[in-house]
Amino acid sequence: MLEKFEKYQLTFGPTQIEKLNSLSKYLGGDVEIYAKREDCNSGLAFGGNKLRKLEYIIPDAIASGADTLVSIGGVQSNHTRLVAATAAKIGFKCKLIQESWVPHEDAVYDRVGNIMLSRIMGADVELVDEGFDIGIRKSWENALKEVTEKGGKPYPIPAGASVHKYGGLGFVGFAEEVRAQEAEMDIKFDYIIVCTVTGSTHAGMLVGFAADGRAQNVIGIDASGTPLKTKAQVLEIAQKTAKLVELGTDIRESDIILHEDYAYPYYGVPSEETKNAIRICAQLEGMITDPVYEGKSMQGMMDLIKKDYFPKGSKILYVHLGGVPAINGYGYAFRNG
Ligand code: 5PA
Repeated sequence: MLEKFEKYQLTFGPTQIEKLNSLSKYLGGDVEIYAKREDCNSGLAFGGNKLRKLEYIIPDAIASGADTLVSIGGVQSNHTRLVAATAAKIGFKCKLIQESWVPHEDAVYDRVGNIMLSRIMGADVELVDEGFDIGIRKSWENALKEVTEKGGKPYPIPAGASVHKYGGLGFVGFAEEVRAQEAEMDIKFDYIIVCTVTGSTHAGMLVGFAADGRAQNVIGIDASGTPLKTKAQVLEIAQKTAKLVELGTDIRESDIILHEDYAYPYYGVPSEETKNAIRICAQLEGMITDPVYEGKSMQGMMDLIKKDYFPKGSKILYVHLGGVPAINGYGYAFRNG
């Protein structure tokens, strides 16, 4: 579905799918859990889900004649880290707005992990004291103006690269890649688990898996804590992306499965249950998930399995979207492991 779109390679290529035997057994052995390792998808600054999206956005940035990528996220945003890495790689400057989206207190929160990496990669990082919102922000618009005023040519990349016109394409490609791997492995996944916040990861998957009737097999776990906004954004991006790739069928609201029960207490703040899910997965599989995104989708998947949400014998693909560097900002929460 993506042949007509230009792609700038930022990832290693298809990501590994590995079976999580110990975790499957721990959760009762009635379902088989596999992980698709988007967290190991690139040599660019620890990789993660944003790179698939950026692969379809960067050709437009280069063609526009811009010289500065301008983006936004929370203080420990993975997205902004990967925009900084991409800018470094393609020889652009980078301006990042990091808002106070997370009411989390840790002495080194704004000095370690993602934000430290962005600074090391040469991004101009600006901290702005505004709360969480996945929409278009004044601070980001101001940053675009500021770059222009200083004689630069900005290229705007919204939060999570989501509401960008090409933001959904990367995860359409993800679904096509899974289909090819299923054919090679002689297996078919019944469910795909994805953590959802700004929406284009989930939206792209919906479009990609709609092509073989599996849109509703994509199980979103909300980590935003503002699921109504997130769901509306997923729908909008999925519908626009479906048109763009000429899917031929429409994506409806009923196609979006989004579980809202795991984002508590707040975006970016892990509950005791999230922390336990992170520990269990780490101790059984050596697979590290983060307290903001993947720990919550891991918690959600484990809980749904325990509640027999998935029929016996189901093959579940947990999509690990990255995000581990942020765990360094949660040193106190994990001080005893
Ligand atoms: C993020 C997002 P979407 O935003 O596409 O819904 O993806 C959710 C998600 N997992 C899942 C990880 C590791 C993520 O980083 N991160 C944002 C960021 O600023 O890093 C966009 C919010």
